[in-house]
Amino acid sequence: MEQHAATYADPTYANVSRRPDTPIETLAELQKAVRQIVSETPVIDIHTHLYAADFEERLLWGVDQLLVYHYLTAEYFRQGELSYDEFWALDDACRADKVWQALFVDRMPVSEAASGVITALNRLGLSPAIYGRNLDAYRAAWQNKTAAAQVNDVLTAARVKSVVMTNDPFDAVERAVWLEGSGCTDARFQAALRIDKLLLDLPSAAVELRSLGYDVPTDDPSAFFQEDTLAEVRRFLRDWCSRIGALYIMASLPGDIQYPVPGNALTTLLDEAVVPVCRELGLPLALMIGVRRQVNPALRLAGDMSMHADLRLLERLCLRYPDLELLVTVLARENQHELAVLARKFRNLTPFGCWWFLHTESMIREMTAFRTELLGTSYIPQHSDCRVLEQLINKWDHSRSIITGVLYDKFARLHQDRWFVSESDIRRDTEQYFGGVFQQVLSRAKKVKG
Ligand code: FIX
Ligand code: ZN
Repeated sequence: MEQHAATYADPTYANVSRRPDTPIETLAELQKAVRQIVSETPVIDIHTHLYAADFEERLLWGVDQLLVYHYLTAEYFRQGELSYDEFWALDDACRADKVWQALFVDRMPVSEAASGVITALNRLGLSPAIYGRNLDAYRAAWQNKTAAAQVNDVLTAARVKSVVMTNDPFDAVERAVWLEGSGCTDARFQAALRIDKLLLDLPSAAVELRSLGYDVPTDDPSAFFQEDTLAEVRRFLRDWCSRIGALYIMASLPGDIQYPVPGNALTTLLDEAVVPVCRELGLPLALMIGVRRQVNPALRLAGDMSMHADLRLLERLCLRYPDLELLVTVLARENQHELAVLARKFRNLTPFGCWWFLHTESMIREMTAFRTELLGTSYIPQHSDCRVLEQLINKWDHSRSIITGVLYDKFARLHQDRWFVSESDIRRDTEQYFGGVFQQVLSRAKKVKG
């Protein structure tokens, strides 16, 4: 700090190699330092659909998987030749061929999702200048790789310290890994308990709970909300959080959810089961709000849509439970500013990431700029939502370069007003964005425990 109080024009600072805590002298040097620090700081990716290699076929990786990612299948159906039925009748390799031809060969891959594949290939050492536009040439590069080795290579290349998975106890294949296998043995992959089915499809969740040994009624919805049943739901949540070592409990919700609504299933489950278990175990609740599922079922996983959300749900949860840490992302662009303003009202509300259709260059830039202007360094600018391992590279590369631009603009203004910035300042604030805020949310939640 003292260094900052010194006169900037002080000749002491001229022509000496800079110590990390000395002010950066010129805007050009400032820009270079921000670019370097943001690009090299390791990140915790707080929401993905990736799995550790323990989960075998659940971990998606390789160039064919990059091409059949649902963001790209949606784009294929706009421009490719096949009908839905013809496309889905193919196996993944043939689907990948079709996507490659339609989106990468017949036209330039300029969309965010398509250009992301090119970034990943290039950064993996498969320069298109050498490998050209022949998909088989890229495929060959994956042939002798193992999943475990690729995990190491990708996490290193993307400078991702750890990723949080999405762990759904209602998914039979995943459940088997936790119940019958050794679970997750790679500490770089951390767990989050996903409970959409419990909150949004109680009748089928009840059947599954019962088959897992929890004493809940499956035929009479009104009986579900008796205290002994809710105690069983809490036991289920507790058991699974501890089995998987969940960092948080999470759900995605449509935008029109109202809360609280007396007698309503979702309100009761939140108030009587989810929030009490979060508090008891000292875990945050993560909500991803504003998705309208299966607007076009023919697109399968790509068939979901965004919708405007009524954020009073959050306002009321924050008010009712000031000690509940809420990690929140919303899907509609129209809700973003409101979410940032709401976070100014409630310290237990932490916005995170630019989710899904907002994970594009222009949206990330816009959102990161105004979130920084409204919230400083007290939010989490990005998560990747990756479903395919190698996407960590392009999604984080693209995001880092946009975050660099926003941070540089903010620091440059301070610099011009003679509030000089040092490398230590840049590093500290970048670390805050890339994991610090998340860790603080986790430790505030832990304090509530018990
Ligand atoms: O609900 C979610 O976690 C969404 O991120 C996914 O359902 C969605 O399919 C996705 O992959 C978005 O990036
Ligand atoms: Zn997701």
